Amino acid sequence: MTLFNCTPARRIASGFHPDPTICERPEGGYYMVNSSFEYFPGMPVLESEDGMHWRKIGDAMTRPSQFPYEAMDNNQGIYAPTLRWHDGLYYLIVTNVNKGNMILTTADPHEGWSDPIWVEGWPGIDPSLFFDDDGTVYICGNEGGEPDEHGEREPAGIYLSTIDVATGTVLTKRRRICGGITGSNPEGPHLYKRDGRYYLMWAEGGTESGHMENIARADDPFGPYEMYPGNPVITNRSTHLTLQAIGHCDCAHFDADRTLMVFHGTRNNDEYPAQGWLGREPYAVWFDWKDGWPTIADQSYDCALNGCGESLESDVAWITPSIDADGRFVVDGQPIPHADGTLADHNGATVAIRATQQDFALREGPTMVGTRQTDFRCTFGATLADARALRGGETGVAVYANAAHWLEIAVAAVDDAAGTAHVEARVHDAGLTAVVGAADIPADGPIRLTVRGDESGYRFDADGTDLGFAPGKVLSFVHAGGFTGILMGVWAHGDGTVVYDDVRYDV
Ligand code: 6LW
Repeated sequence: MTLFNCTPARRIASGFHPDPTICERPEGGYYMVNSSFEYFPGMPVLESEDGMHWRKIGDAMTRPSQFPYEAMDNNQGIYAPTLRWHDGLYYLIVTNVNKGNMILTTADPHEGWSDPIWVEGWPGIDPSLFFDDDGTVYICGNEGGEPDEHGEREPAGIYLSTIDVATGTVLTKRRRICGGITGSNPEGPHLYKRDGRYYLMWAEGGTESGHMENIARADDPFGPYEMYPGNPVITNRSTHLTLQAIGHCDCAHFDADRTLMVFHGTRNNDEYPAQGWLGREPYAVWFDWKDGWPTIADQSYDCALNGCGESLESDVAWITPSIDADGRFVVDGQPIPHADGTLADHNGATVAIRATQQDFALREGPTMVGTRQTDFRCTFGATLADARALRGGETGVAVYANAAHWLEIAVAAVDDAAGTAHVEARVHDAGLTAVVGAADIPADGPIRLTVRGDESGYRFDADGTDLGFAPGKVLSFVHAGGFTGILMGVWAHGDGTVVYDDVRYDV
């Protein structure tokens, strides 16, 4: 083990874009897709010419028919896709934890994706495909499924079968090909080929501070696998680095002298213990090979705490937790989900919201529409055009980690006699609610609600009146839990339709 071998890594998208998967385009350049969990549209798709500079081209999951479920909670939904190209088609295999493993295809990721081909008889998460030279296609993933007749569950590990990708039919019995090196959460496997040998890469140690990536090789896809003596290939465990929890790799040019590798990690501030709440973001690096192994071993990577404006920090992309079939949230006149999946992604949008009857309880449908927080330092603002449009209930802006951990500025429905709107800034922390500031604002004009974020937390403001501060660690990965990051957005609960103008996210 090298004690400390650290180099910089380049962040390639900002705000939560976890579980990156990349794939070379036959014409050169790359596509990347990420997990999206309960949010819709789902699975952001990005493209790049050089693997280091990326732009978003859309989302793979833009139609409700691609995202079926009975009920949805935080951190459910879409987990860990794998993107591969073979013979004119892109294949995107992914887990919908509320339904099963599925494959979407397209000839051109710019043109949208198919409805799901369901993979029956393949439990577990993190499915991956490998197209071998002889035409055999392999599916790998981790343990899962119901206990057998003896009550035994599959042991933790990486499992492999062959598959007919056209129908999603698993052709051979699942075989456990690798148990990992620690026994803790072997997941996110990818199979590759180089110089006639098969290489398996997988993440391990859990997606928090113990995260790592390992590699092994074999002459046959089913093994036996020889572990790389330099494992873990990458990890930031037990370091003081800003970047933590690195792992979940995927590679392009695996059989070349230099291989492009993406992985995810979390940015953490300098509190003790360090706190991070932006979610898992993707990074890209290149590595070389020697004697049939990568030239990285126990490699750490670091990054700056704040962005430099080159990693899509300014991107705004409207998403909502789960789907509302009525399209209750409307961005620039287009409901979410919008029929053709193209949403108004620009800043300063007008958002109309038909108030929902329930609060932030997710199973009942979407509670807000927002955009990912992409940097600690940021400002989110929205102008409530007419507070009197809400009849009963509350509306406002939220800084949302999950249904048990969020911050909000809430404007109460106006009592006609009052002529003012009562505005409160609140912290919701695991069932406890604290009011950190309040004001009464004239209700006969627009009200600008603003949240300013930095490395320590968030400050709230209504029409220039300071409404106090909330520490960010309430929403941090270790405290709030979960797999996503922060959504900053607008919401309305009660009756009526409220309009927010100039909904802006700025870094
Ligand atoms: C994903 C797993 C992981 O399925 O976290 O970090 C899970 N890796 O591979 C959720 O993103």
